[in-house]
Amino acid sequence: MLDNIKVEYDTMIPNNVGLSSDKKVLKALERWHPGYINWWKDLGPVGFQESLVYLRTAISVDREGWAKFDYVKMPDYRWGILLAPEKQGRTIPCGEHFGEPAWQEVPGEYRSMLRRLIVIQGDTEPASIEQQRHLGKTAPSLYDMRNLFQVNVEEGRHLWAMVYLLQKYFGSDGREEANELLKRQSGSEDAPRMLGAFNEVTPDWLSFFMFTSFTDRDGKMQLEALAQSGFDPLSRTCRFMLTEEAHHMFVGENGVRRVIKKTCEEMVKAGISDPFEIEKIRKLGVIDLPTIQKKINLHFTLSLDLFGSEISTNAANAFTAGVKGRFWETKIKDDHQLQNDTYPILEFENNYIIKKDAPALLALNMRLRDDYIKDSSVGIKRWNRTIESFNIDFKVKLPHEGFNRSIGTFANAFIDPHGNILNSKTWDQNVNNFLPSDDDNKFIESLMVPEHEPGKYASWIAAPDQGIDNKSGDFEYVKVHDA
Ligand code: BYC
Ligand code: FE
Ligand code: FE
Repeated sequence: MLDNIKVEYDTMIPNNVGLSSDKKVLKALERWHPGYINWWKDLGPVGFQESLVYLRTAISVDREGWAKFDYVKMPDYRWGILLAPEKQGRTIPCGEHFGEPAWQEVPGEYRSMLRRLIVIQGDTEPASIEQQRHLGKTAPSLYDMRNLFQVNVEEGRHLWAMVYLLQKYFGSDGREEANELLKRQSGSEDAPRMLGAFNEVTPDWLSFFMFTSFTDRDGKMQLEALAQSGFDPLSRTCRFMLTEEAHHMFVGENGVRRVIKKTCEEMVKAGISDPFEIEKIRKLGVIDLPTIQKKINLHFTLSLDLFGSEISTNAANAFTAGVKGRFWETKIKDDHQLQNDTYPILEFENNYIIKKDAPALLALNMRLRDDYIKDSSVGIKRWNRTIESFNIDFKVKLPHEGFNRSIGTFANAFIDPHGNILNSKTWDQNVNNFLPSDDDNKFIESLMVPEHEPGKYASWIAAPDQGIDNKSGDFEYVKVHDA
């Protein structure tokens, strides 16, 4: 039984899967390790590889005290393989095997389906590190720099988590896939990352905060769905990854909130009440709220594409197989098979947006996307509370689901953020009001100047309310020059 295996922390690869007595997998991982380190040095964070960063490292899977904080150089980070504890008697929570004991090995008939999902999940993790690799040099504070690197090393650990599953359970083709994960590259012409949003650029820190708010939140939803898998090692892996994921969304949501706060503070100080006095506001060295809204529009819709098509036989097959469940599957009160159920979906037909009932099994991507939108709107409420607290008349909002889409029913439709249907001409005339324009991006870029003094922040972002690990405001989260 794996359940009470303690974390082996003294081995090269910290783990709670008993690697020291699983020589074959240990060997495969040790063989993969140098390639990973090379990849990290070539395509991971640019610069600061010799700096001491105050990072948390997962050392246990207990709810209490699972992480410890210390200064480490990123290439020395202890990327480990940690699975949440086994739940005794866990059963398959959905599909045609509902109620049967969860699988501890891969069922032959679902092997390729499982491998595909694990590979897609694994592909996003290094992709995000590649996308964020240049941000260290323009960090608005040491606190933010540390948070960026924390997210990066944990996404690296998530890659390890998927590589472990591939190497342990999928034989030689799993090892092959593990190698491929280090070969594809975000934004590459020849070998791009698998999903659209992971080939986009993350050119500035507002993009980083939006990415961690919206795209890491897709990560959360997908991991929650995979945590419901009947394949128990995948479920346990994802459950532990979710523990770390919460911090990524905290970084994003608080990052955006601090940007909004600083803008509002400076507007009030300068006596500007109209949020659309863009030039005046920008002169204060902060990002105007309408531009922040455009960034929301962009990152939210790129992330909606990650849920796939509204109607998907892939999703139906994975659910029926018991390989991927719904968000919080075990808490849903129905038969968990959905043979006769319907679910309302949106469809773009003859230039109209219509809502109609579809077979629930085919609409699982739409359902997860709806759950995602609900989850995202909580962050929006928090951001609006900040704006309200300064008595500024502006509300950020999530754009319409049909806006700016490349996947599913709305792909190539011309729909504005309010849900109005446009033609290509009116779209072109207005697109710079919907999405960040070159000018907007250039302005944001002009603000991206590094701040390396402990406790100081760049002009465009407020200090956080609280330090990491309860550290005081002027704590040196990254010792930039000390090796
Ligand atoms: N880009 O049946 P459909 C994270 C493809 S993020 C490109 O509608 P399905 C993280 C699709 O592959 C979470 N291609 O799709 C966040 C299919 O191709 P094939 C990542 C796309 O399969 C931040 C075809 O279109 N994890 O962890 O139901 C930082 C028909 O599609 C896209 C997962 O996604 C796209 N956006 O759903 C770090 C979980 N969308 O097979 C990390 C695993 C669809 O016909 N993945 N296609 O060639 C899945 O569950 C599913 O593959 C998807 C797609 C939900 C992604
Ligand atoms: Fe991740
Ligand atoms: Fe993440």
